[in-house]
Amino acid sequence: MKQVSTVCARDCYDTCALIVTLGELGQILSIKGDPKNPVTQGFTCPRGAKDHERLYKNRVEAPFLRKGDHFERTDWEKGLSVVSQKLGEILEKYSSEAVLYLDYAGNMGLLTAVFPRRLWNDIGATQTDWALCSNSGHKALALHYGHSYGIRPIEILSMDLVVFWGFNAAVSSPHMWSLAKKARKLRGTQIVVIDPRESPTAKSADLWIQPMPGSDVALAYGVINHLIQNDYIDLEFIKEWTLGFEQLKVKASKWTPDRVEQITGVAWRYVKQLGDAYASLKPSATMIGIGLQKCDQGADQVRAISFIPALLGLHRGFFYSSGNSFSVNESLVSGQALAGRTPKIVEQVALADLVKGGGFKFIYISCMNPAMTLPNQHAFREGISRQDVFVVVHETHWTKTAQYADVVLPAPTYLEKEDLVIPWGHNYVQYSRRAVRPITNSRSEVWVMREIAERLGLTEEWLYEDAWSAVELALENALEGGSFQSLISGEMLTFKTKPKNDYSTPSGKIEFYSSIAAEIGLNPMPIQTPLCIEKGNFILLTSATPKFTSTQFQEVYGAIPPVVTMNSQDAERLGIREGHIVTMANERGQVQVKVTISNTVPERVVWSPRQSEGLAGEPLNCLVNSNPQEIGSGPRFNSTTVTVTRH
Ligand SMILES: Nc1nc2c(c(=O)[nH]1)N[C@H]1C(S)=C(S)[C@@H](COP(=O)(O)OP(=O)(O)OC[C@H]3O[C@@H](n4cnc5c(=O)[nH]c(N)nc54)[C@H](O)[C@@H]3O)O[C@H]1N2
Ligand SMILES: Nc1nc2c(c(=O)[nH]1)N[C@H]1C(S)=C(S)[C@@H](COP(=O)(O)OP(=O)(O)OC[C@H]3O[C@@H](n4cnc5c(=O)[nH]c(N)nc54)[C@H](O)[C@@H]3O)O[C@H]1N2
Ligand code: SF4
Ligand SMILES: [Mo]
Repeated sequence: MKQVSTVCARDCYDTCALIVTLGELGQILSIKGDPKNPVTQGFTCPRGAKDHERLYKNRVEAPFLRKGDHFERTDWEKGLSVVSQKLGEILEKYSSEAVLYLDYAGNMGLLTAVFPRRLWNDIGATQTDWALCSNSGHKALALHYGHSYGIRPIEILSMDLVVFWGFNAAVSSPHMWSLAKKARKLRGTQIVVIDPRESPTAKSADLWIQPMPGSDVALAYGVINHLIQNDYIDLEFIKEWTLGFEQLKVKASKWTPDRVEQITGVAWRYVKQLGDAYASLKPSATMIGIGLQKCDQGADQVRAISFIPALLGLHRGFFYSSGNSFSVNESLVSGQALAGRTPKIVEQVALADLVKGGGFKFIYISCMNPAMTLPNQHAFREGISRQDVFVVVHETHWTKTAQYADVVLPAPTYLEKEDLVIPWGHNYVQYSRRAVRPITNSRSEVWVMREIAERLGLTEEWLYEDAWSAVELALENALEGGSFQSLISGEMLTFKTKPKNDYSTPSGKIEFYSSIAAEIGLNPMPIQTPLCIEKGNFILLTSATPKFTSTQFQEVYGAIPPVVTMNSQDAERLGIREGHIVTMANERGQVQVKVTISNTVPERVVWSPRQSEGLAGEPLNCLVNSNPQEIGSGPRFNSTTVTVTRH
């Protein structure tokens, strides 16, 4: 038996180091977590463990061309010549901005996701701001801290209090969750969860606080007020390291127990309990979830919560995704630095209407399934179905988006190619060795982009540069504990992290009152905006579930269940019973789902697994608006309101 070390390339907090065991015929027998990696701790999630099953199911076997309403198999020569010819025509007839390169984090390897952008940067194609997931939170933290990096997951082990705030770690980050449980076992660490829903994480918490969705600014100010009123704060730290405390004090003082209770729906005794826990259990880690920042109030929720650790005297005592804090020269790998110009960037969240409006004539999609995952699906699908838009999809599997393509090109999965994955939860890094030979007629993203470049007659040398040489150069200042060569030979290294007390704000301090925000016309301090649920409507929350990574793994585990969870009081009022089929609807669309009645959700809030399809095949995301947030242009998935009626 042979073992190969690789790294799970999925869009996930945990970026696991994996050991793939091969049988005598080179087939994969098992995929296990590598015990050497202190975050992976020797185990995988239900998805990682089944990746070798997914390898053989529903794969794009070869290049395919659309012929009317079906696809015809072709070879690479033909597939690439159709793509290049069409691209060439569009570039000649329109501007390069009529070409959209649409990618996301289906595979986070530098070779798969970043290097291929060289082609699109060279021709000057439009690209997106990548704000579909976590950008609003990053921009929110940057307003006060200069940058969004915080604690490293491994530090959880030395915390007395860990607060998962809008973060369903037991499902979305099983390895950080495991670290928190280890800390609880080893040193009695208290685990607090703040979530409108009794998530699997909330179920296992020592304290669960249940605010209404979108009310966390009020909750955070309540906690802050309690800390200040009771002298639980570290005045020396505040004096030395922060700016704007007086303004914060005034602002927080307005959040009286009554007012906090009224907006959040949380009894003050719980707010007090949380504040007391923060005051007495030190050090603490405030784990800010990505789920928390995908709503109307998203960025301001992150801003307000991030003040708590600073008041307690902790340098960056929070965690938020940290991928962009390493000194990896990504713009060198992507060619943006070499192209000498910045491409036109459009808001990813707002794409649906742009595509529907005919703003693009050629769309090349890689590592993303936008016909399921973008908001405002009806508009997006109408857009990619336009006769005057040519759509190319480079995919490992037959996805919904592939169904809309004019050309589908087969891609190798991470198990079938080599790469270097940049983690966004922790800072361990390791070379991804190829585990198996490609099992379909796939070609890597680097290969495909070069073939297209050649066919277009592009001559920039950096398009044809060896990708690993580019990566080596990009990592020049990033690695710790070894060189690029040691990395390639299989050693696990770490990315250097910046000092926690390095605040790249204008004042060099933590700015409770953000001077940058003031300068660009944003509220200098976070504010609680009203929760808008019209009478009779529900807030629809959607979040990640254990068996799927966004839309992936349906070939292994079946369809993402078309279900909605509803509180028993609401169900009774509406005459809805367990198993009934209901229609969730708003002005954008309607989706039929089966009801589960459970008080894991509060009244007036319903919950569905994210990125699913209804019983009639309708995308859940047809209900979500595509209006980006003011800060960071992030999405508002969790501010979706719907009516729910029996079908
Ligand atoms: N199993 C699995 N793991 C994943 C993924 C996956 O698809 N499957 N996807 C990965 C990706 S891309 C991401 S972005 C992360 C997401 O993982 P998380 O950061 O955990 O985010 P979500 O799953 O969106 O939601 C987390 C929780 O936030 C709660 N929430 C929603 N709105 C609010 C609010 O206003 N206030 C508060 N306090 N809580 C709120 C929801 O009820 C939910 O339980 O997970 C990653 N890990
Ligand atoms: N309702 C609702 N919608 C949401 C969210 C929500 O909370 N609620 N969350 C949003 C968030 S946080 C995110 S991150 C997005 C995720 O949105 P997407 O990134 O679109 O999600 P995936 O379904 O994982 O799509 C990734 C695709 O990449 C493909 N892929 C995997 N590996 C490779 C590879 O090596 N090469 C190529 N070429 N392709 C590959 C996979 O097969 C898959 O189809 O969804 C967003 N949508
Ligand atoms: S999806 Fe996440 S938790 Fe699962 S194996 Fe991959 S990195 Fe680990
Ligand atoms: Mo995400």
